[in-house]
Amino acid sequence: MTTTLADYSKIASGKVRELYAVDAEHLLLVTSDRISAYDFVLDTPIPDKGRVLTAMSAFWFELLGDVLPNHLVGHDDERIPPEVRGRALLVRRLGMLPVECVARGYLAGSGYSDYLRTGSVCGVELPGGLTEAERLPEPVFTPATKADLGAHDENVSFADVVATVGAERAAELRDATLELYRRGAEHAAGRGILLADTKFEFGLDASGRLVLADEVLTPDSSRYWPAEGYRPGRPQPSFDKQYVRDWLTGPESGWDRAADTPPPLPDDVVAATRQRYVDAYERITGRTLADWPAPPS
Ligand code: Q0T
Repeated sequence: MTTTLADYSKIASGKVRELYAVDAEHLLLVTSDRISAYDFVLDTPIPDKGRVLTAMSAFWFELLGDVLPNHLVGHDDERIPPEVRGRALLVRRLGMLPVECVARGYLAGSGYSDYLRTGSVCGVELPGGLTEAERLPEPVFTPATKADLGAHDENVSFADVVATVGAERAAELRDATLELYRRGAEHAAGRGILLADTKFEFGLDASGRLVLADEVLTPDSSRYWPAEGYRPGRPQPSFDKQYVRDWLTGPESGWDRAADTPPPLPDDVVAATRQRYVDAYERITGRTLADWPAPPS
């Protein structure tokens, strides 16, 4: 499930993606078919997940290109090796800013747990009496600092971002993050999907211009919920991973979450999950996955 490209050297790897150096100005961002659940990377791949996430990022880079420039150079370039065709993006090499730029329109995950503890998220005070998964009065910028592989990102205040990148750049990050989120959420809502929250990463080009990087508005960087059946006051089913979670925590799996690594997924759970990714892609983009590049057979 792990890719090793002969032509390029690997410079970073995450749970799901790998980053390769192409030349002085370019990198290759490769997305695998790996899936994580409950902080584990599962042994079973989801076929086409890497292509779906790559195609979805490319769609959003195109749609959001008028908000600010992004790092995407191409997805079907001759510098992309055939074995990763369709699940790799050729991108511009940037100086990355060490801030995870999160926007939240709904109260979920660490946003909800921080709110229960403190009434605030990242120093932003919220109204009292909010319930799990409730829509916020307006989207909030809730930055975090990237943790080491395996650890969780740590929520930080806007003042912490100012201390890291300066006041002007911090305001620029906040404003870009909220505008990108609003635009993404508006597009998704028109297609029956709620975008609860999302994480962006930014870099600077050689002239110091802010550039949108990383993956954009994928199910791995965002919480997507089906609008149909949205009911605040309980955890919402995830658009993509709910079959996996339900099977892993159900009686069939025999999995003891505290003691063991997760078992392999059965074929029907794999097939249903693959279909969820493909459906999400086609619903959000109005495009068909069959039109997206794939490795030569
Ligand atoms: C980066 C310079 O992608 C990452 O990890 C995947 C395993 C995180 N990361 C991104 C960069 C990017 C991007 N994206 C860029 N355009 N230029 N560095 C570095 N780490």
